[in-house]
Amino acid sequence: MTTKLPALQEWVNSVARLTQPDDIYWCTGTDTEYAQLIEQMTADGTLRPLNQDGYPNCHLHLSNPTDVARVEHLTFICTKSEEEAGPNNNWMSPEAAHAKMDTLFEGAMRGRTLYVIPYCMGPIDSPYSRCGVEITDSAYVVANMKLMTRMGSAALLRIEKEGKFVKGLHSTGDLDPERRFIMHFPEELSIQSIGSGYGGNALLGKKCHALRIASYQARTEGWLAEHMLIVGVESPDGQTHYIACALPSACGKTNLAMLIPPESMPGWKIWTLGDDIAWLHLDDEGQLRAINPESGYFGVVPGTNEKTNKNAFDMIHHDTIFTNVARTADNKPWWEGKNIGEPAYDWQGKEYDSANGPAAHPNSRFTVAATNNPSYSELCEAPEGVPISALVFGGRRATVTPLVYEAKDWQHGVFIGASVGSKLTAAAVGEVGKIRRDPMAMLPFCGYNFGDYWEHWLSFEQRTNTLPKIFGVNWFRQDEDGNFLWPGFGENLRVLRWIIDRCENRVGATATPIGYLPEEDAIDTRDLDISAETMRVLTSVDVEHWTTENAHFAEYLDGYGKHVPQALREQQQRVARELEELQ
Ligand code: OXD
Ligand code: MN
Repeated sequence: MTTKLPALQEWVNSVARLTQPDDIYWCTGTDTEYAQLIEQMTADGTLRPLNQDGYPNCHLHLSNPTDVARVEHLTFICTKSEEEAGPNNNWMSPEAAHAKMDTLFEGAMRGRTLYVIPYCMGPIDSPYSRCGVEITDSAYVVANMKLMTRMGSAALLRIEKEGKFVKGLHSTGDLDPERRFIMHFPEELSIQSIGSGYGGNALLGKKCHALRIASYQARTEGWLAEHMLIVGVESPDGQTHYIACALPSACGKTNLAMLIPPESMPGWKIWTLGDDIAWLHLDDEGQLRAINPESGYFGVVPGTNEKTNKNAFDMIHHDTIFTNVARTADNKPWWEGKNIGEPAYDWQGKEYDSANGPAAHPNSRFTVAATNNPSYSELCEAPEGVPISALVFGGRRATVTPLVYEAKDWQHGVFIGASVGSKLTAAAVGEVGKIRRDPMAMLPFCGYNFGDYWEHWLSFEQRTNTLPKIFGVNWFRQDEDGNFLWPGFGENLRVLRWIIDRCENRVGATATPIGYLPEEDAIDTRDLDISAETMRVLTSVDVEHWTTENAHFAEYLDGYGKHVPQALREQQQRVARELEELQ
């Protein structure tokens, strides 16, 4: 197969001239093609079939031990001006980046097959979707892209009709971290990635296209590309509210997107639209609508069990690619927190020895199609997406931030999103546990200057008067001994219920400088082992801590200089003033 679109054909030809592959293969996206790729990777050792009894059509990939997470220090935004990329990004000039990448890609595919993957981010017939083509020399990437995106012939047809697509070039290169770079050229709508096979660095539809390039494109086209899950919450009366929630990597987006309602909430149902990325558009009536550009999940495995996330636990029992988990003696996948079985081999394939650390890598992952999920929403393929009732921003904070609070208005909501801080997790190479500012959970993913991004968020207020309410959440408060104060997981539905009640103006709230907080007993704690005092701690403002937090945020804003919107400064000053009045 080739293509009728000259621009695409010429690009593929030019990449082939540079990278010198043995073969070129155009992906069609069929199940037969997927089966053949799996067979080929099983034969060459890239994949190991798992116990087909408990895990039919499940396979394990063990990566190079230096290639297990996103590499933010090697990820660049290559715009003409450095200011455009902003202090939130590493920047390189397009000329310097191209020169570096051309050298690295020269001959990189010798002895390999060049795969061409046409893909569509979002439902294939949605006006909100955008397409791309990834060229890669990794069959593992092709198989993952098949599970994660709408890829193959249907996407190619759309690309040929539109004539416009994001160009993504990827090679695993020699996996040497010294020769690993993830470059984005938003002005050219292109991505180049070399030296890594890890999801966020190599499945270019995901973070590179659907967040970094898309956020840039969204700014010029008037929409938002966000690091958010999308969940439908159906109440016993049959009404469904859709909520989009931003949380940093490995902070439970997948768990929240497919939670199981607690027993004390009979009749409630959860419908999953997405677990990682939301594209948000205003429709003709001014309603904010969301689509999930992806069609699969690339989720963190450790901690997944029947109690924490039964839907995920069930869906990864068939047709799943596992990366960097451990194995039991009878060849079943194993991970910390699975609560069944014992590890015999660790994530590097060696005999398990607890002295070598965890058996599964803390950032080990599953890749599955969204249709595997028992709470899959039929609206995943709806071209018009779903109407959003509430936007939620959260982080992983042991102190300071309450369980839930509501913004006073849109500007305050954007301020809440911008001021998110969170503990670093294993999803990126770095100092796990350290707190860092992660505005809108987009620090590693916003393709342009955060100051301009906040301005873009604020501009939505001028375009409609039916914007959703905005909330802040924190599931991760701890006591002095490190015990979590809130049980989390399925119990988070109790908090979502309060959020919905607020959207429907069904319950009151306590006004505080940081926003509206739940009144006493407003969050149902029936059947929970949680004291009234703990709930008070979780739903009140610690004035002293918050004053420090707010002052730190002012310093953080200073880093964005003249790009900081005045409205954010005013919000920060208002919160400071009102906190002071309480002291
Ligand atoms: C992810 C991430 O893989 O955020 O979703 O790192
Ligand atoms: Mn993510």
